[in-house]
Amino acid sequence: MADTIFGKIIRREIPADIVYEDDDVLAFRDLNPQAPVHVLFVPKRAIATLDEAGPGDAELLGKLLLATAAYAREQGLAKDGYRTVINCNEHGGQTVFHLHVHLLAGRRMHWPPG
Ligand code: DGP
Repeated sequence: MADTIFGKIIRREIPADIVYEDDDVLAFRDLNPQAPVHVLFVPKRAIATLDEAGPGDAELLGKLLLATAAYAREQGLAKDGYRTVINCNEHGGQTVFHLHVHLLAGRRMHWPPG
């Protein structure tokens, strides 16, 4: 797949406010936060969209979600609650084509989304 801005962040070619890292996942603060806490969790091995994920990605996607939940718990966000979002393609609002989980917290979220 084509390189993206997130690939450059993973390779430390451009700066980001990194808050979590393990062998498979990197997390950094969103440049355009939509909540008091807005962190993006990205797999280091890029998958462009959720639509392109396959059975071979199951373990990586599981690690991505579990890393997000563990971070939220460790940051004390889980009791009040938080929202996770994976945007997919144009109607989903995806703008960076390196699959990522948005973690949004620190305020009450609205449902349904706009
Ligand atoms: P999405 O629309 O789901 O593809 O989300 C992409 C998010 O990435 C969007 O909320 C803004 C954020 N973003 C875009 N470019 C950068 C960047 O260079 N650094 C950081 N930290 N976030 C970025």
